[in-house]
Amino acid sequence: MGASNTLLPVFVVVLHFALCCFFALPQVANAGITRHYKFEIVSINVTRLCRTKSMVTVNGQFPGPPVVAREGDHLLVEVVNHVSSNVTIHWHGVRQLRNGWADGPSYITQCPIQTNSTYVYNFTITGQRGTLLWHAHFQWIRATVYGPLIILPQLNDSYPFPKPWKEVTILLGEWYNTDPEAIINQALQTGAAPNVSDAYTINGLPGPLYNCSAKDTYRLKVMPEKTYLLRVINAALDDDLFFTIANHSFTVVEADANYVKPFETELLLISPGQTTNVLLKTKPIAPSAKFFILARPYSTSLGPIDNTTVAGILEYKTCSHSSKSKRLPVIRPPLPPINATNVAANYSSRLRRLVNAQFPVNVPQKVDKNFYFTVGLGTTPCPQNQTCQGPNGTKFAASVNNNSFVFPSKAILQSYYFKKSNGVYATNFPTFPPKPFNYTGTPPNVTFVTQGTKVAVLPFNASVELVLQDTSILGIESHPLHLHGYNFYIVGQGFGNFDPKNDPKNYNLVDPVELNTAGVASGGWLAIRFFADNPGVWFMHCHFDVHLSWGLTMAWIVLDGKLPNQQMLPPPSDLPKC
Ligand SMILES: *[C@@H]1O[C@H](CO)[C@@H](O)[C@H](O)[C@H]1NC(C)=O
Ligand SMILES: *[C@@H]1O[C@H](CO)[C@@H](O)[C@H](O)[C@H]1NC(C)=O
Ligand SMILES: *[C@@H]1O[C@H](CO)[C@@H](O)[C@H](O)[C@H]1NC(C)=O
Ligand SMILES: *[C@@H]1O[C@H](CO)[C@@H](O)[C@H](O)[C@H]1NC(C)=O
Ligand SMILES: *[C@@H]1O[C@H](CO)[C@@H](O)[C@H](O)[C@H]1NC(C)=O
Ligand SMILES: *[C@@H]1O[C@H](CO)[C@@H](O)[C@H](O)[C@H]1NC(C)=O
Ligand SMILES: *[C@@H]1O[C@H](CO)[C@@H](O)[C@H](O)[C@H]1NC(C)=O
Ligand SMILES: *[C@@H]1O[C@H](CO)[C@@H](O)[C@H](O)[C@H]1NC(C)=O
Ligand SMILES: *[C@@H]1O[C@H](CO)[C@@H](O)[C@H](O)[C@H]1NC(C)=O
Ligand SMILES: *[C@@H]1O[C@H](CO)[C@@H](O)[C@H](O)[C@H]1NC(C)=O
Ligand SMILES: *[C@@H]1O[C@H](CO)[C@@H](O)[C@H](O)[C@H]1NC(C)=O
Ligand SMILES: *[C@@H]1O[C@H](CO)[C@@H](O)[C@H](O)[C@H]1NC(C)=O
Ligand SMILES: [Cu+2]
Repeated sequence: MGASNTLLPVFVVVLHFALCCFFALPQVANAGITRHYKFEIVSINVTRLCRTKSMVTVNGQFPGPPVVAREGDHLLVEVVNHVSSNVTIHWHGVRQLRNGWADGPSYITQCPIQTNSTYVYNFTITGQRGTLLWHAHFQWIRATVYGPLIILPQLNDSYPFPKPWKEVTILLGEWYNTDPEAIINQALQTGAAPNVSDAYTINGLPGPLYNCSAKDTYRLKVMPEKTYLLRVINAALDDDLFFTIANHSFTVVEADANYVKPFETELLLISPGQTTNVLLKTKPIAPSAKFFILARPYSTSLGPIDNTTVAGILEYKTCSHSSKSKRLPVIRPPLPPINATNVAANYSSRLRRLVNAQFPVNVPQKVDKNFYFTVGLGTTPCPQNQTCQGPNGTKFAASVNNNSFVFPSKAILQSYYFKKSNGVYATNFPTFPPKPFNYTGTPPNVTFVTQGTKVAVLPFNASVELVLQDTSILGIESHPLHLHGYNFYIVGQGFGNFDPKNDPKNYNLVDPVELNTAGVASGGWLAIRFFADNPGVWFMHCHFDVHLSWGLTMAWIVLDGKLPNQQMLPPPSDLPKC
């Protein structure tokens, strides 16, 4: 511990620089060391689009500081909450083997860290390397509380692609002119859809396509004839994003911290919670132009969406810079229509896991437990003495198998571990849709959901197949489903209703992409498989925060196995209480 303490200051300085620019792989000590971080949750005033607002941040930084480790490292992140809101931090995509105590979703694995309280996230990164993200997991606090989580390969290891010259982090986010917490609270009160964001951001900057924003533009300065590794992270709240750079193409090499078979593309599609690493090869000679880096949503939502475009600028460094380079034209790339479902599906279908001796796949070939879950929108009735602004005077809701999740007031993990589930949760989450209908056809005329805090229980190491089915109730829409504590394989996907007889014949059980967040196609279905080898309580939810707030979520309880190393670790002594 002492050794890592002395290393830390140097490390942090290098990384602070990294956010705006690049970083070389730090040649720090051997893997398997303990790294200390301190997250002070504080409010600061930030100005964008000519408006200043107070926002919750980590260490007064927006976006938040990068957390960098190597595979096998041990992390101790001390979170001190100085703001009036509750907070928790989720290490999105970290498997947290047997250690749900460090996962973060409030009221699922822990009680929130309340004002003036501290909690130390204590976890080891086992068998994972690549780009992930960390973000708050209490209400909509993650709108401003998020940052990169970068896991470098072990020192004796290398990337399965040519070593990039520089590495760059591209964090996509969503900016609200007003307080995001007030927005969701207002929406949950009135039953209406929440106000949409006012801008998208690249590394916290909206860029020149917005009023009063040209000075807040992300600039990527590159050298000719080099290969850059872009670590692209979608930390937006509610939007799948298309991402492109004019006159340049990418080689996709990793998705959700899993290497993929490299493929070329000019356009990425990235859902909230997803991360992808791409290689950007710069042109042999510095061109006489600059290039827009653009991101804009993909959406088929019937409701209002923020359809604006964030722009950054890619520019080549030249010896004779200054006035000449300022006058260079900026080339703008085309983007697909916002509702381009065919483009989205085509991109998703190209992702394949890289499979070799070092990175074998472990796709369940046989299934012990089958689940079929509908995911989509619905409504709840308006309370008697209120008028509601949701569909037809109701309140918007969302559900999994028609159950809209109700957050308990005590954390499920503690309740389970200490065998005090009574009054906290029920274990009767439906395995199949309670009332089958034509899920992607004419919607039923009754759109009400049921409500409850229900979990599904899995025996240790069960091989699980879960088919997620979008519904057309209140309109088809994509839903990026995120499973905590696990990666899963996408063995199949398609449009319309899943056909349990014929669709499995076309499953890919050889090189399916391995992810922690995957989009259920708008009006379609997604089949995933995984081994339930990580005991604990694991949240699974739509990573659109608006759908999460409306209840499009559930939790799994994975039981302990027989052996001591198949059982949950005991809770840390500083675990918050509620
Ligand atoms: C933010 O701005 C408000 C209003 O101008 C001010 O009262 C407050 O002290 C500022 N907060 C910080 C942390 O600077
Ligand atoms: C937090 O600590 C500050 C400073 O000690 C104190 O003024 C404030 O009342 C505390 N807030 C809560 C909610 O405990
Ligand atoms: C972190 O967790 C390990 C057990 O997994 C424990 O031995 C260690 O003391 C913990 N460290 C801190 C600082 O809590
Ligand atoms: C790197 O070293 C670790 C620990 O010594 C070992 O488990 C791993 O297989 C090595 N990796 C490579 C790619 O050689
Ligand atoms: C949401 O938008 C409406 C209409 O523009 C506005 O009246 C309301 O104050 C906004 N709500 C919040 C919380 O910003
Ligand atoms: C964005 O949406 C607004 C209102 O829904 C619409 O008027 C505008 O044309 C749209 N802009 C683009 C670029 O699609
Ligand atoms: C996308 O939206 C446009 C304009 O609203 C509409 O004309 C078109 O049919 C839509 N395309 C798809 C694939 O839904
Ligand atoms: C109805 O409104 C009254 C007064 O606004 C409030 O006290 C009461 O809790 C409401 N009842 C319900 C069922 O929401
Ligand atoms: C709205 O509610 C009324 C009364 O319950 C019902 O007759 C009507 O079909 C509903 N309309 C829609 C679009 O759901
Ligand atoms: C479901 O609805 C779709 C769209 O209306 C239709 O094409 C399909 O035939 C329906 N399926 C069944 C089984 O009724
Ligand atoms: C809803 O549909 C069912 C049959 O699908 C029908 O019996 C019922 O009358 C309909 N209700 C309304 C309010 O339209
Ligand atoms: C913060 O968490 C505590 C403990 O669960 C809870 O009592 C309190 O209502 C929460 N505060 C807010 C603003 O949600
Ligand atoms: Cu969703």
